[in-house]
Amino acid sequence: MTKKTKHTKILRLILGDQLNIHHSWFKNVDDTVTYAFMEVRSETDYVWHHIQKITAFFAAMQQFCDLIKSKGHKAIYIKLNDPANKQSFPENCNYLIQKHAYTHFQYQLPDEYRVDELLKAYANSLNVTYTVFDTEHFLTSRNELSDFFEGKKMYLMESFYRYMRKKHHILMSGSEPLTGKWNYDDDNRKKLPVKHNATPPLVFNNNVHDIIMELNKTNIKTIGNIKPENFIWPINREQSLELLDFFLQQCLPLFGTYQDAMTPQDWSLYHSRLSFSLNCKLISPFEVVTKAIEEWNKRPDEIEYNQLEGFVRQIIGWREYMRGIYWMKMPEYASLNYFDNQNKLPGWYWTGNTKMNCLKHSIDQSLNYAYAHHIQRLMITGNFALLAGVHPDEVDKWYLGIYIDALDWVEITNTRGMSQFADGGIVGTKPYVSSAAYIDKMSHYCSTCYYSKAKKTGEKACPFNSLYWNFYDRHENKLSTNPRIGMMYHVWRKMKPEVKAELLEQADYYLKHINDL
Ligand code: FAD
Ligand code: DLZ
Ligand code: SF4
Repeated sequence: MTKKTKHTKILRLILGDQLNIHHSWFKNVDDTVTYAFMEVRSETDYVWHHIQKITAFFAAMQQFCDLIKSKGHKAIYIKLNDPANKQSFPENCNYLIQKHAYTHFQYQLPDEYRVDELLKAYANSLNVTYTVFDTEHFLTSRNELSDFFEGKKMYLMESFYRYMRKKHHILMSGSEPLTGKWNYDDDNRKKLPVKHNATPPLVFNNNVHDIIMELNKTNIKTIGNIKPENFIWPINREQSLELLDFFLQQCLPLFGTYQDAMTPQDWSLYHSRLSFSLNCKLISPFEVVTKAIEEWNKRPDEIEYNQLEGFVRQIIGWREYMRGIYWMKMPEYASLNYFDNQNKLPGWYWTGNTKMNCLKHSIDQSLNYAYAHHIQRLMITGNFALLAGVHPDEVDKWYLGIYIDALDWVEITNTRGMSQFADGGIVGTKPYVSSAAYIDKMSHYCSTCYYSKAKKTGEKACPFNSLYWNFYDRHENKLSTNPRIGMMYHVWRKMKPEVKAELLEQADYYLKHINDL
């Protein structure tokens, strides 16, 4: 607690992903406190971000600053092209502390290791005192997961999820799951029927022209497209709540059923698209699950339990789990490369210029909306990168840049961990790879593809098919003892030598011509 005197002047830094109006900082207006927001090149330039991602963060920061000012708080907003902008958090804070003679510096725990280290070092270098606060956002503390798994060899999400259900008494009856069963994932794997028209997504028409003009004055390298007069993402709490409400009304009844489905017709299907709002803390995970449960209670005939449980699991299970793994394993996690993959990411990841329909659609929509849903990220773009032996650093950079919701703590655990198995099985129990059979089972991509889903070798054979076997062959030493994949090696070993040779030759050809696929 900062002891106050008549000279006390406190500078509080707010990062772009700390826009939580319910934080205790904002409970009372305090004239000794000034909040500082800053658009800085150190954040815009650490990867090539999607233009919509930078825009969404800047727009949400600007709106949040206006909001707290309207409530009587003092705030300073440093825009990207302000002449006094030193383009990094420490340098801007130093400048403000000197200029306004602040006597104390305060900040909230950053969610990214990189920024956490930066601010720790900065705070320790200060001549004024400093205090660090929690963001009061997550359902778990940074180290809760590592405490939970202490002494365990495996970090199963399911065990952690059950712990969370019990601890927060979510969908429970006493100490038992409400319906007697914890997890309804088995009910949630349906392909979209051919003539099914999914509910069109709720999009906003935010005018972000000014931000685009600011960005145009710089040489920041961005990717993707944007419509500055009709920016679709929620940039404040009201819009985030509207999107949540839309999701509960229109999408939750089919969320679980089509959670793994993919189609070129719809880019978000029944997904909530709440990840940006959640990750920059405009809405909280607790209110999201509470409202979902309330909605299910109101409409039990329309919303089956499996839809609700699937959604709740993503938020209180996967999301908190990934965060806990991140703090348990960083910084080592960021350099894990279990398969020693060294290849480059194919150039068409940045353009969508490939004949593979599944990849083309998933990448095109990522460039247009800064969004792909989980199965597109995992089983299309992630799957291909792993089969192609791309270095996880390259894969991470792409995912960290392209998605509206991408912040290191949740990007890296999902990408390097779940998708690329570069952690050797900390997050997942087996690599998520597949041939065309799975993609065709879950999507409508294959029927109009240049490649033939059924062909493994020869002209127009789907690249996923030979690369799949090549992957297992390449990593036999590391994978054949995994009980969850033993069956694949049984099939592989039983194949005739000439069939195997043909598959490996085909894969080799594709790997050598990867930029032309
Ligand atoms: P929904 O499908 O509607 O799910 C609801 C919410 O659950 C999401 O908003 C999210 O907060 C949470 N959630 C669901 N799955 C996960 C998960 N695996 N990990 C953490 N939270 C989850 N999510 C990010 O927020 N940022 C990322 O940078 C990110 N990178 C990913 C990279 C890869 C390779 C993969 C496979 C997944 C990644 N995810 C990431 C997880 C997930 O794909 C996104 O959270 C989800 O697609 C966001 O869309 P949505 O809000 O419509 O999610
Ligand atoms: C993602 C992002 C971007 C592109 N720009 C900024 C910025 O200029 N200023 C800022 O405060 N935050 C930005 N962010 C979000 C930060 O990357 C995020 O707040 C930190 O990395 C902490 O996780
Ligand atoms: Fe993708 Fe192969 Fe299907 Fe084409 S045939 S859409 S490349 S899985």
